[in-house]
Amino acid sequence: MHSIHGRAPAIATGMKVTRPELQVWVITGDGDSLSIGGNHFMHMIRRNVDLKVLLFNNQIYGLTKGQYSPTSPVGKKTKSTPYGSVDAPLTPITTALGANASFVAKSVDVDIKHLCMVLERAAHHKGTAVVEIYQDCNVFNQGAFEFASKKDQKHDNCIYLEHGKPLIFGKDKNKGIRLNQMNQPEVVELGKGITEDDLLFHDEKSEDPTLAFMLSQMRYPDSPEPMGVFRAVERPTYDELVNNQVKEVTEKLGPGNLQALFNSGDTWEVK
Ligand SMILES: Cc1ncc(C[n+]2csc(CCOP(=O)(O)OP(=O)(O)O)c2C)c(N)n1
Ligand SMILES: [Mg+2]
Repeated sequence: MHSIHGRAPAIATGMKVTRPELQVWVITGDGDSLSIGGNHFMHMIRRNVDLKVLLFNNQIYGLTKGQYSPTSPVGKKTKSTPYGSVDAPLTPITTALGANASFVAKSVDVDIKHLCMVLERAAHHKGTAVVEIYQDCNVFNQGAFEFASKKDQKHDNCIYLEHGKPLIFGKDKNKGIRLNQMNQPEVVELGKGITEDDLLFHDEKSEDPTLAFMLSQMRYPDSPEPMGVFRAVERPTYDELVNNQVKEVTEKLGPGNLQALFNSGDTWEVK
């Protein structure tokens, strides 16, 4: 179903509530979800509507021919920022976590194996599953994600998250992330007295989103960038709660009568 720009979450919510047997996927962009649809995006997530969201982030408005978006980096020259963007960008995963997302993940369009794993995880999650997908816009923002897509670079630039495992990365799997004394993540080399036990372990199921939030702030080139499932926790879904409530109230009060409701309370006849 093709809906209006930025409003897919509202339409998808209605669809999931009225047709709970359907699995509903929302296909969206960085402009769609974080500019015009930022409000809808936030409320879909906090309600935990059982929707799977593919957020294709190319850090640009592609369809309208290359204007900057809320995820464009500072300094980005586009048609609407000819001297470079001065806006601080949003990080979609951080934004989703701020709205208490029950599932958030990140992958890259051309990393088929990793993306398929992430999509399968999203498909099985009950609740809003936000998947940010870095997507190269080969016309208006070419090469933005080479750091995470080029085979000879990605293992040194990205950390592939695995639940319950230490944060290890690098072609030779010889680097890791640990917390320093300021509780900030830092890159360390394994060996020379540093073992896996010194590293940060990933826990996607933690009720406390602090770790996921910190990981979401680790961005290339300032730091190696985590990929995969940041958070996967269970909480009640809006569609189930609302349908259960309707069932309960209907059992108590009987089926509603819309016409009777319209004619109840203060009504006027206009002559
Ligand atoms: C209500 C409305 N406002 C504005 C537009 C114009 N418009 C179409 S696509 C777009 C931005 C799309 O950006 P993004 O969601 O990042 O998708 P991309 O094209 O980059 O995949 C805008 C502003 C529109 N189609 N409808
Ligand atoms: Mg875009």
